[in-house]
Amino acid sequence: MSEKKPFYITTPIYYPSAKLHIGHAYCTTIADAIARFKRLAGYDVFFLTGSDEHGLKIEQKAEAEGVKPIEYTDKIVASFQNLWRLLNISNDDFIRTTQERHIKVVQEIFRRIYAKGDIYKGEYKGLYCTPCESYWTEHQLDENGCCPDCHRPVQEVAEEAYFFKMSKYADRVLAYIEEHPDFIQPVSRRNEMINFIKQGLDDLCISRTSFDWGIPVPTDPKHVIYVWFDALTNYLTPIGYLDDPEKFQKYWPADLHLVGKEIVRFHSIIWPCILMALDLPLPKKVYGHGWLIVDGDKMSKSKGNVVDPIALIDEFGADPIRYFLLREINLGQDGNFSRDALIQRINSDLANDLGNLLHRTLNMTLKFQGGEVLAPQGESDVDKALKADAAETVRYFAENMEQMELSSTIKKVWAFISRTNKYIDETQPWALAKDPARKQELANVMYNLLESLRLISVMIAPFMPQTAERIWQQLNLPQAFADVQLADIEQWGGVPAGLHVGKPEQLFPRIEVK
Ligand code: ME8
Repeated sequence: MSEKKPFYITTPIYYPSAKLHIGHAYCTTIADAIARFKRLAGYDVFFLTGSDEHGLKIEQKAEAEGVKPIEYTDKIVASFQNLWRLLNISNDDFIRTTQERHIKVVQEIFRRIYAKGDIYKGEYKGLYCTPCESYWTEHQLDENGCCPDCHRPVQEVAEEAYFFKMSKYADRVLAYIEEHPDFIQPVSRRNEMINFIKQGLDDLCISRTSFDWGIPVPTDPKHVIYVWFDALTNYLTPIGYLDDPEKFQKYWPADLHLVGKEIVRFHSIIWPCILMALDLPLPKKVYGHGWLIVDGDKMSKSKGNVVDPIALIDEFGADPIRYFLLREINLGQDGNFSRDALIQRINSDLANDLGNLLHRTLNMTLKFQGGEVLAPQGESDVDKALKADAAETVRYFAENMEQMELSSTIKKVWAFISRTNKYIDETQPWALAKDPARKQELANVMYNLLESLRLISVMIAPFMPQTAERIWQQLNLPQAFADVQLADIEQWGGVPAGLHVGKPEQLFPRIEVK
């Protein structure tokens, strides 16, 4: 049995109502960077993403295309999986709500909560927004009487339905949120949720009879289970809720549900009520990230401002896009995507700062020392300062990544990259190489540069996994990159003397701006 500490992280499961855009890729990239960091830090990570395939909207789309809903979702879900592969997303499982393993869990949970008396049959009268698959009360509608989220018209519906007694759990959920300041983050979202619950929670309608594309209520199959009850349950399915108690014990409660800000409410109120009804502990954290905005507007098909991540990856590669998304946007806030800003970052941070550092260092090692790493001896004040900076950067990386401070960590690592470039200018290895009496000094400088690049390679791995590995390979380090742990960079001196470095290969070509 592994002794590693478990870490269970999830993204939302995405609707296959259309192809994914760069905003979805943002959400999954954040989760991937955190998962990769946690693996580096020695955790036993389980990273889940997937697809949320039921509901009226999907049924209608499939009908419009003249195919069965499952044929429709199979095709789109394959495009999700392709995107995650191209973006190097390191998920450990991919859950589809149409899979048998998930259907079993949802139906069993329905049975258990029903048996307990927390699900009852009643009549639903309400206002329904089909695109958002959300029910609203009159006072929640916007000023035009439309859906407060998407501002499209809502429909009045009345039908027999099953209800989940959320009202019963409202006080307990509120107390939990108040007693656990870290449960909902950032704090602005937490305050919103507290205010929301204080207005009182209605029981939740969890079934529909007006469409078929859903998981049938086990004892009353003319009803299908309403999407959020189905969707949220996905988090329990792959970690063995029904079939692997040991695995379930290990990974539940989840350490982090990473979600967009508009679905924090479902994850921090409805989901806790369901878990309480099942006598399960609540997730440790629900983090609501901001939206990726294009020219000041949320991306949407109807606005025609959707940025296709596959086309971007084709043009620029996955790592620059990951870098841009994680660096430019502070996690809890909205951030702007712009192609010009992306190109600017590629040219300055990636091609210039990082690419040049690697290229210059390897070239000089080849030219001045035949590519061989010579053992360092003694140190100058400039060397000391560089090493102190390296140690401080590694410490910052370890601490701030734990706190999900992705953007500030990247900035800190880039400050170290600039600092290392400056060290080349300060020490002038080309001048040292001309003076045979300063051979050791030169050896020290080359050593410090190569060792700095070793640390940099590991610290950029959560953000730019391919680039990190390419640097590692060009350095020709003997340790397998996949085995590298945070502990390996907490000590200076991991580059072994006697090593022969590889030939420099360009990491990022500069993009010519027309
Ligand atoms: O909400 N910027 O699915 P979804 C950042 N199926 N994030 C964005 C974004 C943008 N422009 N646009 C969308 C659902 N997202 C449900 C989830 S979970 C049990 C069920 C994010 O495909 C959005 O904030 O509509 C959300 O977190 C995620 O994409 C999925 O959106």
